[in-house]
Amino acid sequence: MSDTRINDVSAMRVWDSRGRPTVEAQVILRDGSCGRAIAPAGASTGSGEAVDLRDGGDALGGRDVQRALANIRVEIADALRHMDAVDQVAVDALLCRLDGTENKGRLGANATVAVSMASAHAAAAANRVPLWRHLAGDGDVVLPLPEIQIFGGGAHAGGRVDVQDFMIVAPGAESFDQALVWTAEVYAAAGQLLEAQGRLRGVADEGGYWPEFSSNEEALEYLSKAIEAAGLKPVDQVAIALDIAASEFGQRGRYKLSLDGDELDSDGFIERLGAWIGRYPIVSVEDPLAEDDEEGLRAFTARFGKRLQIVGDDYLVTSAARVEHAAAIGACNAVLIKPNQAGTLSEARQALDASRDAGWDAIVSARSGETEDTTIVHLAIGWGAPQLKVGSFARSERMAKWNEVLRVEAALGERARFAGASALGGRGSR
Ligand code: 2PG
Ligand code: MG
Repeated sequence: MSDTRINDVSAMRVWDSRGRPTVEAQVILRDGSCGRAIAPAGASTGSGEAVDLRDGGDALGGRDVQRALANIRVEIADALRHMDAVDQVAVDALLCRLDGTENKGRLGANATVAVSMASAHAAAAANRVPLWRHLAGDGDVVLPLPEIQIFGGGAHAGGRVDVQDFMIVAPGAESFDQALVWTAEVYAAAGQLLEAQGRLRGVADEGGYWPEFSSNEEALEYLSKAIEAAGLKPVDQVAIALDIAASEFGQRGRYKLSLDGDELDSDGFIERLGAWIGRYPIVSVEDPLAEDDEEGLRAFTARFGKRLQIVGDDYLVTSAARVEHAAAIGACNAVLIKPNQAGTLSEARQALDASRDAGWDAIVSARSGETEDTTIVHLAIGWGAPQLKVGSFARSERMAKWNEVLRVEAALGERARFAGASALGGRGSR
């Protein structure tokens, strides 16, 4: 038997996909097994998220993480030493107790999530299996439906387009591999269309094209054209998923669409979204209304919840309690699961379990600031989450994740099963 008690926890500063400092944690067990993980970082964050600890001051835009690193090296390392890394719930409960705040503000969610993930990796290493297998046990696993960005906007593209993520899903694909092939075709077609019209301006934070559109709706036109140009059937094979990220341009029931030169109230904005939903092959909408507009979210869900996946991100911030509340009042029917919004793996897992209890869909998601770390892929597969969102189909911090799923699919061979259309719970056909 290997000794899976924690022997040492260490930390170092590494850099994320926006060139900003972030936290890497390493956990070493008594048997020598080692796990490592890196904290991601969001840009369009919900106000209820667990918060990163940043140093402030002038250097590195105030974003350095020396205090978070010091917390890992001293307090966290002392507290976790001798704990059994296999008992993730106990490790995470201790991190929460040690931090002692509602939002991980004392130790930093960047410190706690990195340690929580590194500890899980160390336990898997001791078990001599990849993390997804360690989490799933011996049971069958299903590969998630990928949600992949084609155009980036909002906070990830200088606010050039108000809507943040114009994405596709491939519910008609037979395998994860085929979903990526179709995505590659759509991504290439979208790039060619933009280039032909002189609209290409590079790529946004998550690798999606940085668009030069004259309205938000024009992005939907281009995306629909790209799906057709790739020779794919809208809805049945490939459909559109949006992250409106409405908290970025909507407060107190007013929605300011700068690109469209419009300011709408909550009802007016729901009408606008309804018009898009009627005209384009949209099957999923994330954060359609702002996090402070619960009434709007309820109204939107009442109107479109039967045919659309309606995902709460800023509004639910990977919190089991918030998911339970939202399900009880009929706001949203799916949750985005981002471990660093919660601050530990166990809390993220609880939010996923709460969504299952509510009969909701769930999407495990990366952040706009990412690294080569692929933990998110292992969580989605190991926890049996039906969908996975990690940004676009370019830039290696994104491709590292898609390629990691391919490795699992290849390792499963004949036993590989793909979530496909079932991930959307029957929504999307019309
Ligand atoms: C989101 C994420 C990922 P960020 O809003 O869903 O696209 O963005 O990490 O900036 O919150
Ligand atoms: Mg979002």
